Amino acid sequence: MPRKVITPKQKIEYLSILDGDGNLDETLDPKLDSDRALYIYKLMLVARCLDERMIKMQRQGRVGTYGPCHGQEACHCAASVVMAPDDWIVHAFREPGSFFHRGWPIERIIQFWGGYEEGCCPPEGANDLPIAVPIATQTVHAMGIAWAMKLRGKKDAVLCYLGDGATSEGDFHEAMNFAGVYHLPVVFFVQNNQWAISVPRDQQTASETIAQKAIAYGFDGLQLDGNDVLAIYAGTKETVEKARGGGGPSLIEAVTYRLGVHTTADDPKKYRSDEEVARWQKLDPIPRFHNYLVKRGVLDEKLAGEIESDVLEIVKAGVDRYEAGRDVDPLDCFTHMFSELPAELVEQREEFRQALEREGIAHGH
Ligand SMILES: Cc1ncc(C[n+]2csc(CCOP(=O)(O)OP(=O)(O)O)c2C)c(N)n1
Ligand SMILES: [Mg+2]
Repeated sequence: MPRKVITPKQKIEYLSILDGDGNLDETLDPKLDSDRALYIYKLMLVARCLDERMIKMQRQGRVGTYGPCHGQEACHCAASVVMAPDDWIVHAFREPGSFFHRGWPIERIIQFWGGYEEGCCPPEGANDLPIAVPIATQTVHAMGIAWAMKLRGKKDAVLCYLGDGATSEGDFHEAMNFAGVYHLPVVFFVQNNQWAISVPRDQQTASETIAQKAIAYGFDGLQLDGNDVLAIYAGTKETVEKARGGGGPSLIEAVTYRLGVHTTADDPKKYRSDEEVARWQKLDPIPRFHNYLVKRGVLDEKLAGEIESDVLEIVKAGVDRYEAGRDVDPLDCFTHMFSELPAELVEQREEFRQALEREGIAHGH
């Protein structure tokens, strides 16, 4: 028998609609209406403004840690707006704009990073899972929700965020495989920001693209320009509509870049060059979309200024509410892990209590 080349039916495509200066490729225009376009712009500014505040708050000891989305705002802000209230969004940990869009109060987003359990509680009626820090575990949850939708005969879809590093975890492959076999209504949305802490993309996988991993599981992959709001919006809409219509899962790889630190406990200068950061800085999704909106005639300096003041106020009010609701008992860090505290922790707790006493720090309420 002759050898022959097997060509999979599934495909991978790449989509970019705005160039680096915000010029539109009219043949690919998703015809985003002006209100929605301005709304996505505002969401991206909320995410960036919150990022800046959170880094400062962490440095001041007002939250424990924070993982900024600086440079990646287009991904989650343009993708989450595609989801209807009955659809589910399963988050990773770099999507503050998505939480805000789905009605999570700003202070609740801050509470998560401040170590408060309330930061994990979705607002009444929101079909969202909270932040998932354990890498890729949320992909299996997303697959499970999509399976439940299918069993119940619903026509909704699930959007699941993850990072490039998460694609090396077993959970991701199990979720992809199951979603493919059972033809589930789920879109796996990889934010390929080129780094998993200090591990670069080329040490994460030998695949030419992350999108092509879909082919092995029997569905299509779509690689998007992750700093292009229009490409993200159009690509997510298309795959989500396909899922809702019974067309099965998709894998999106949004090619983007983490301009900031991995988290506040990271110093990226130790593992990447200033030139690389400068190259991506030029593709910052916010000025790029801003330029597009100005060229389209829906944004001018006056309106941009109004949106910025509005955003500052939204974030400031959220920070104020977080601060007003803070009631910290440092001894709480011993409280929630064990029903009965082991002897060495009883000792540590007592030692800590005495230290707080000596320093005059309030505790034990
Ligand atoms: C199961 C698990 N292993 C390790 C970690 C520590 N950790 C936190 S973020 C991270 C890198 C994740 O990289 P990626 O998936 O690319 O997401 P990004 O941080 O770039 O958004 C690691 C290894 C973790 N949180 N969970
Ligand atoms: Mg990454």
